[in-house]
Amino acid sequence: MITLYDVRSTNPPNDPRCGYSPFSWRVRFTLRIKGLPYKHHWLEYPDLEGVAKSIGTDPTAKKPDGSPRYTVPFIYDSTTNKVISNSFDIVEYLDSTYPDTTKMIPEETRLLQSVFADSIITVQQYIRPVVVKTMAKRTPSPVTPRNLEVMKARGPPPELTDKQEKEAWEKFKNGLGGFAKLMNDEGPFVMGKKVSMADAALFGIFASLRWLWDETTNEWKDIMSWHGGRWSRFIEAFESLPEVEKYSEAEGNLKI
Ligand SMILES: N[C@@H](CCC(=O)N[C@@H](CS)C(=O)NCC(=O)O)C(=O)O
Repeated sequence: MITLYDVRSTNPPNDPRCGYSPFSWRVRFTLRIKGLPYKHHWLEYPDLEGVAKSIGTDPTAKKPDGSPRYTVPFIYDSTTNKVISNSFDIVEYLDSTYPDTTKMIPEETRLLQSVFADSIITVQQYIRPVVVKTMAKRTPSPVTPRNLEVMKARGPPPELTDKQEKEAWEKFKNGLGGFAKLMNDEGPFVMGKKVSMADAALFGIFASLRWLWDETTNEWKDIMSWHGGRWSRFIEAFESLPEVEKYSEAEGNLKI
């Protein structure tokens, strides 16, 4: 059984909108496309490093002071006794360990998948200040108190004028529009009928936005209407697949 370690929000662990990491969503997307059951293990930022180290996870980056930075997602696969971090590496691991499942990173597209996954994060950065501001203002907070402390320690949320906020939405929409123009028209996936890592990366962005602006909000309805409704069809294609998450458990020490 695969265990996926992820950062939780105040939504209950069994709520599909609990997690908001776009990177974890890449793995959740991939596991569902592959039909691989998994156990979801939720933690909070202050516990991330300790849990990661305790199971032998590799750091994925360095902190500004040069020390190792641990991030979600990471997985433990009890079948192989392997621990893997970094979303791209996890998806690649799943491709090679479970070769009878849908291949998300076909060898000949490896570089392109990686470049796409990075580029979509660049597009997400346009909307990020609005996300952070909205998240900080929302009551009750969608972020757990302990996660909120960590975020606060990293600096105050951005002050945005209405004009800046509107511009951020425009930039985000245009960024996505640039991708939509280049995507195969047959859809619903980036490569047309063939699903790949690029879709997992794209879905990660939408899923983390939907965590903040659920289906009832104007923001979400607006996004779903962009570019001829392409994103709505994309999400529908994924969500019509059977769910594979088997258990969803939180750390015992959650204080929410
Ligand atoms: N390159 C990593 C990036 C993962 C990442 O940045 N995760 C964030 C959550 S969205 C995280 O764990 N941050 C921990 C922290 O900032 O301390 C991947 O693709 O998995």
